[in-house]
Amino acid sequence: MQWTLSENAQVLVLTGAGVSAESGVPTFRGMDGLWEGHAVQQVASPEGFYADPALVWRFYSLRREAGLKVKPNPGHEAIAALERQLGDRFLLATQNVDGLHQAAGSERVIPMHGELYKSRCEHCETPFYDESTYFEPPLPTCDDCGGKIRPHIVWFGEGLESSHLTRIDQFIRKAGKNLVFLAVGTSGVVYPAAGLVDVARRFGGKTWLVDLDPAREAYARYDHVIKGKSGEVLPKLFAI
Ligand code: BV8
Ligand code: ZN
Repeated sequence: MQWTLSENAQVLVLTGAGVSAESGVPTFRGMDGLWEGHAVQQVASPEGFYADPALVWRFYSLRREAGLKVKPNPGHEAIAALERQLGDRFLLATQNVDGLHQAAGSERVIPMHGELYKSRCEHCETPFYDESTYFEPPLPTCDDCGGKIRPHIVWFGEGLESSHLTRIDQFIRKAGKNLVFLAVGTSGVVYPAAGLVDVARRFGGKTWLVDLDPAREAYARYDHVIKGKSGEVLPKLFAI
């Protein structure tokens, strides 16, 4: 299956954990929402961090460790190639924090849910690059104010960066009926990311989903649903 883009098509891609599955990064649905017997929402939430920062740092430290051993797959590469072809007619919003899109060469990327290899002080808030892992106490604290250092991740119950949401919203509005919205490897459960398809349709965009195991309601929400592995489907779809 190959898509043909009109010369004024504006493409917004939304990716979820599924695009990194073929790189060996476990998906959230794969964990069926549990990690070491904890609900993901519990370890990926401000309450979870204040209740047990050591547990939360173990959760992110394991993912940082594993993430350094994986590399982008043909799905990430196809998305980066599409961006090179379309330039400012392209935007990528990712829910993933693994950094694999950037490693594949994507530049027009909005990391909606934060970045695994960044940390920040709970008070000072300026994120900094951080590959460190924290499996044992003492947990990291801020040199300037003594506050707790936390992963630079948007947890459940936390707002997304307004500049990110504004940039996505403006792209959709400017594109109008020239918008092609493509969701890849996401179960469409977590909002506000999961609501982007509805916004795209409201502004007259065409909507596509590529997913290994599309949810039943996906067939009603998307104009086109392609069932398959993104690493195999995307290079063909983009004919790149
Ligand atoms: C917000 C960072 C408000 C963490 C993540 C009650 C209390 C509090 C909030 C809520 C609530 N009820 C609802 C909410 C809102 C909540 C929400 O939507 N909850 C859900 C569970 C109902 N949302 C939030 O809390 C958001 N914030 O609403 O704040 C607010 C507003 C203003 C001011 C203050 C507050 C924040 C959401 C962000 C949470 N952080 N990530 C981390 O990564 O550690 S979300 C996390 O889970 C991931 O980032 C990802 O986004 C999500 C999992 O979704 P997917 O990426 O889709 O992954 P999944 O495994 O589910 O699916 C994988 C798919 O791939 C599958 O479909 C599979 O078939 C497919 N697949 C597999 N292999 C392949 C493949 N496809 C193709 N090829 C393959 N090879
Ligand atoms: Zn500080």
